[in-house]
This record gives sequence, structure tokens and C-alpha cells, in this order.
Amino acid sequence: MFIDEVKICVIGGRGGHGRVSFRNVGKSSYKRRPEGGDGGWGGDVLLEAQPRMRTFLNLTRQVHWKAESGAHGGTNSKTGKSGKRLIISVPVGTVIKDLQTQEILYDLTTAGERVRVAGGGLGGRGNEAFLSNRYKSPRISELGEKGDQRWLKLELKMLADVGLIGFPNAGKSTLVSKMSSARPKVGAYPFTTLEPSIGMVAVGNDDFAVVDIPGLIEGAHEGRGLGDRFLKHVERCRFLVHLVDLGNFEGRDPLEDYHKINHELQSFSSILSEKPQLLIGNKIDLLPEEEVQQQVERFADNGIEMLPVSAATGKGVDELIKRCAHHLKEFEDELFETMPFSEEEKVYTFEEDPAPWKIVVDAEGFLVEGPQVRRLGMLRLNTEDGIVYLHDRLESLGVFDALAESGAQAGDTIRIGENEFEFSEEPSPQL
Ligand SMILES: Nc1nc2c(ncn2[C@@H]2O[C@H](COP(=O)(O)OP(=O)(O)OP(=O)(O)O)[C@@H](O)[C@H]2O)c(=O)[nH]1
Ligand SMILES: [Mg+2]
Repeated sequence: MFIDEVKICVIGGRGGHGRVSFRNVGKSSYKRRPEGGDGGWGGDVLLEAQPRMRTFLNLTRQVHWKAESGAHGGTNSKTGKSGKRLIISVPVGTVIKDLQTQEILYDLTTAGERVRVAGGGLGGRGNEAFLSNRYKSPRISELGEKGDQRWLKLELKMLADVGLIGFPNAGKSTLVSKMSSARPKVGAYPFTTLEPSIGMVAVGNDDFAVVDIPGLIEGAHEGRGLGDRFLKHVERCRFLVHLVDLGNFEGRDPLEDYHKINHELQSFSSILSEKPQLLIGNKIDLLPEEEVQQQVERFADNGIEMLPVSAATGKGVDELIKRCAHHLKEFEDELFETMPFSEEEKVYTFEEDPAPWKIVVDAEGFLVEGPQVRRLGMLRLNTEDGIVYLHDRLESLGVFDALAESGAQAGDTIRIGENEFEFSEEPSPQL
């Protein structure tokens, strides 16, 4: 089975809660020092591009992927352990989209490249962090923040394994339809195929992708017949199956054709000239056995191995598939050993709103959000101290005034993070 698209939900780990704890100072039990530790951070969720992976099969067994939560803060100023991050392996060539907006968030193109798709929540601060002149024995702490939750659509931009190249009419499309379940258009005339198309070939439990490329012509490397575009495509294949037409009796010579196409590859780029190739002599059903043998020998005399097949009858196609699978394994190991691993961890972040905080009015009431109020959304409101602290902070940021200006009335619901409270119009203390 070939899966080129999958939907997943990624969830960062929740931060650990901050702790409220006190220690007696000296002998007297009147003096107490806050000593509650902070919670640990929640783990992030990352996607990592793995060169050995070809499909999203490993992602189909579950939909929700959640990183570990942070541990709660301890007594004696102990910070909780951070949650482990969750690294999800995906194939190189994975395009990450926002499921709802379909917006492309990131494109994983290099092996080893990682991208953070959901951040873990902040650890809540313990009461030690709130010690100040105003709060000498604070019963104030924060809950761990929830991690980001995000629905993603992953798409595999196919980097085909095997690219089929050759002159127009050599039988590439016919061969693809013999090798795979793909059914590209076949025509008894050149330039039947106008766009590259992909077929998946199943070999036992493995599969590989073969791409049917429109026919190349002389001057392709300079853009003749859109050749440069197609050659760019060929550059991304792991190896090439080169087709020559043995059944062409219109004065064409297969050996010459072979050199001409290779000349185009060489003129285009060193990537292409170094790409491993397997040569196929196609349409052997059109000539007698001895002539096929003669052609094989002629190529062999020039130091070129040629595998005779008939895309039409299927003769030699199984052998071809076997060879492709074998070479891919061989090249894969090589690729894996030599492929430079990206050390750099790229972190995708959504565009941050420049406002330190702002008020959003929605159907449920008033939402206050932004980096400056982020931690207020984590504040535990189960103590008098906590409520006073929240009030002080909102007051000094000017949030109450702004709420009133946005039309908030007494009794309206105000949300900050996971906290909810009612707006009250009691006048703020004036100095
Ligand atoms: N007799 C015979 N005809 C073949 C064989 N393979 C392909 N053909 C015929 O050759 C013609 C061209 O085949 P295509 O598969 O369209 O060739 P192509 O290389 O994809 O051509 P372009 O898309 O134009 O580059 C068609 O008429 C096919 O039926 C074969 O093995 N034997
Ligand atoms: Mg074709």
C-alpha cells in the first residue's frame, strides 16, 4: 500500500504545575519562606525527515501524537523534570500543511532535518518565584500550561526512486503500465506523455516509485521540448532506467540514441551524468531472437550492459523489476551512509502577533491573549493571594480599562488561558 497523504493531530506535553510549599526559618514558626519549585516544561513534538522512509505507513496506526508532560514542582525549590519530546519520523519530501487552512507550514527536504510542530507548555512557577516585598509569604502558583495542539496534513511530495528516460516513443509509458498499476497514456507517436507521472511498483513487502518522464530530444538540456524541466525532475530520482527502442526501423540506431540521451544528461548537470543507470532494449517482440542477441552483444562490445525487454508482452519486465529493487537497496545503503545529516534543528513557529497582549471579542465573551499575559492564564485562582496577584497584574497592564473600552460589562466572562472570571466594574483604586 502506498500512502502519500495522512492527517494527524500533534499535541505538545503539558507543563508541570508549580508547587506551594513553605519552610520555617529559624526556630520561630512565624517566619516562613516559600520554597515551592517550578513545574517542568512539557515536551515538544517534532517531525524528522528520515531517508529510509518511503511512506506514511507508520503514521496510520494512530491519529493523536502527544509528547510527555513535565513533572510538577517539588518542595525545597525542586524543579520538576521536563517532559520528553516526541520525534515523529517522516520521509524526506514531506510537506506539512495546516489541515484547516491548507497553508503550507513547512517543507522537509533534507535528511535529518527536524521541525517543531507543537510546542510543549510552560512549567508553572512555584510559590518561591512570587516572593517579593508585597508578597512575603505568597500562596501563589501557576498550573502547567497546556501544550500546543494542531491538526496537520502531511503530504509526500514524491521523490521517485526510478526515473524512466529515453527518446519519445521508446515505450516508457507502456513499461510503466506493465510495472505498476498506473495507466499513463500510450500512443503510437512521439510526445504522448506531456507531464511526468508516477506509478508504484510492488515487490514483496517493499515498493518503489517509478516516474514516467516525457520523451527527451536532442537539445533537451537547453530547454528544447521542455527538456530542462523534465531533466530537473530526473535529477531527483535515485537511479535511471534508460530505454532504447530496438524495434525502430526508420534509420535510427539504438547505440547512437543511447549516446545522444547521455550527452543531454551530461550537458545538463553533473548530478545527472553521475546518476546510476540501467539500460533497457525495448520492443524485442518486433525482432527475431538472433537480432536481439546481436544488439546485446553490440552494446556489450562498447562496455554497456543492456537488458532486453518487451514492454508490450511483458518479457523481461520481472527481471527488470528485480534489478530495480536490488539496485535501490544497494543505493539506499550508500545513500544512507553518505547522505549529509542536517545538524541544524529548524523550528517552525507561527507568526507571532507583535502585540504584547490584546483583547479578542468572540461569542463566548472576552479573551485576553498575548505573551505578556501568557503566564496569567496559568495562574491558580484557588487562593486569595492568587486572585489578588492576578488583579494587580491586569490592573498594572491596563487590561481592565481596555476591557471596559471594548464594551465589557459587569458579569461578562473574561478568559485568559485556562482561567475564567467575571468582569466587575468596581472602580480601581485611585491614588
Ligand atoms: N511492439 C511493441 N510496441 C511497443 C512496445 N512498447 C511500446 N510500444 C509501442 O510504442 C509506442 C510508444 O509507446 P509509449 O509507451 O507511448 O512510448 P513513450 O516512450 O511513453 O513515448 P512518449 O510519451 O511520447 O515519450 C506505442 O504505440 C506502444 O504501443 C513493445 O515492447 N513492443
Ligand atoms: Mg509516454
